[in-house]
Amino acid sequence: MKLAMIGFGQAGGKIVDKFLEYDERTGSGIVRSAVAVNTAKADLLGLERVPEDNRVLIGQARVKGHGVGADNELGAEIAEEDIDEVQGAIDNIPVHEVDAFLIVAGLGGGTGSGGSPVLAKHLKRIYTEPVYGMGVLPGGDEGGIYTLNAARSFQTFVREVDNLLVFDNDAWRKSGESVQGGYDEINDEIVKRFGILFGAGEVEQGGAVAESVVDSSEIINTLAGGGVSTVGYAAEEVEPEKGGGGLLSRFKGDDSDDGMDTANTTNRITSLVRKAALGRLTLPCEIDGAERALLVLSGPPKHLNRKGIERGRKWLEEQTGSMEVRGGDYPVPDSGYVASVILLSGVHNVPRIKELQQVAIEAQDNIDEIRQESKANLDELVEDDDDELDPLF
Ligand SMILES: Nc1nc2c(ncn2[C@@H]2O[C@H](COP(=O)(O)OP(=O)(O)OP(=O)(O)O)[C@@H](O)[C@H]2O)c(=O)[nH]1
Ligand SMILES: [Mg+2]
Repeated sequence: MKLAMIGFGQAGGKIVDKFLEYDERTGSGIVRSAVAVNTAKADLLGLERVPEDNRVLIGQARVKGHGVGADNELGAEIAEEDIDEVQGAIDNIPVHEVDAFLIVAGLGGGTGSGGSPVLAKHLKRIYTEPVYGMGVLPGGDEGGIYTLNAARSFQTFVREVDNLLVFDNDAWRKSGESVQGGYDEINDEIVKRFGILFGAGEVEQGGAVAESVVDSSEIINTLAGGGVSTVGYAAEEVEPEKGGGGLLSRFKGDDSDDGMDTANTTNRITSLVRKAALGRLTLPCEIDGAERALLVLSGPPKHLNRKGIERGRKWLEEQTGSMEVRGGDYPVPDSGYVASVILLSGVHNVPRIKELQQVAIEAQDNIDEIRQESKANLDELVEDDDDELDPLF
C-alpha cells in the first residue's frame, strides 16, 4: 500500500529516511511521499533522502532550531502553534494517491512525542484517509523523563490515530553496543518488518504467479478498529527463482512438482508462521486476545502455497482466539528468503505498556514531590531573611 510518511522528531525522521532507502533498494514503492518535521535544525540537515522541500523546521521563534530537550509539553505546544507550516508540506502530497498517512516518532523525547498526537488529530480532521501512528518506546535505561514522556504521549497518540503500530526499543537493545550502532540495527529491523507488511499490498492482483496476494484493503481492515499493533517476523533462506537452472532444477526438470516438494513447502510455511508469532515481536505481548491478525508470506512464488498459508492462518486463529485472521502471499521472485510477517492488531495483554504507565505515575509523583519540596525550601530560604524586601514583580 502507498503511504504518506511523516517523521516527527529525530527518530521519526531517521526511520522515514530508512524507509526511503528500503524502497530504493527493493523497488517496493510504499513511500508515496515523505515529510520530516523537527524543532532541531541539525537533525533535519542530517537526513539523506527526505526531499529538502519536505523538511519542516518548527518552533524557531521558541527554541531557535535547537530542539525542545525532551520537553514534550513544549513539543505539543509548538506543533499546535506551527501546524500551518506542517500542513504546507503536506499540501505537496498527492493525497488521492495514498492509501493512508503514517506518522513516525520516538515517544520518549520531546518533539516527536509531543507533536505526533497533535498532527494526528489535525490530519484526522482534514482527510478521510486512515491516519496511523508508529510509536517507538524508549529503552528502560534512558531514564524517568523518557518513560514519563512515552507514557503520556502513548495515551494521547493511541486515541488520535486509527491504529498505533508500536516498536519497543527496550525489547531490542543489545548490551555492549554503541547507542548509534544499536539504533542503525534497530531501524533496519523496523523497516524490514513494516516494509514487507506494507509492500505486500503493492503487488498487482491477478499476476500469473500469485495464488492469493494480500491487498492493501486487507491491511487497512486488519488495522481498522484501532488500538495497538505489534508485528512478528521469521525467515528462512531458499534458492531464488531467477538466474536459476542450478544443479537441482536440471536434475528435476521443470515440471517435477512432486508431493514431497509440496509437503516441504507447506511445512516450511507453517513453521515460519509459528516462529514469527512466538518469537520476538516489535512490541512483546501475549498474542492470545489479539482482536485481528494478518499473515503475509513473502518469497519466490515456487516456495509459497495456499495450503501452507491456510494452515498458518488456522493456527493463528486458534492462538489468538480471533475469528478475524487474514492471510495471503507477497511473491518476490528474486528473493533468497521465504519470510513470514504477522500483524497482530488490537492486542491487550502487553506487560510493557502496564509497566510504562506504572513507572510514569511514580515519576509524576516524584516530580510533584520535588516541586513541592523545592518550593518549601525556597520559602524557607526567603523567610529566613529578616529584612523585608519587595519582590521584583
Ligand atoms: N528506534 C530508534 N529509536 C530512536 C532513534 N533515535 C532516538 N530514538 C528513541 O526516540 C526517543 C526520542 O528521541 P528523539 O527522536 O531524538 O527526540 P525528538 O523527538 O527529536 O525530541 P527532542 O530531541 O527532545 O526535541 C529516544 O528516547 C529513543 O528511545 C533511532 O534512530 N531509532
Ligand atoms: Mg531531537
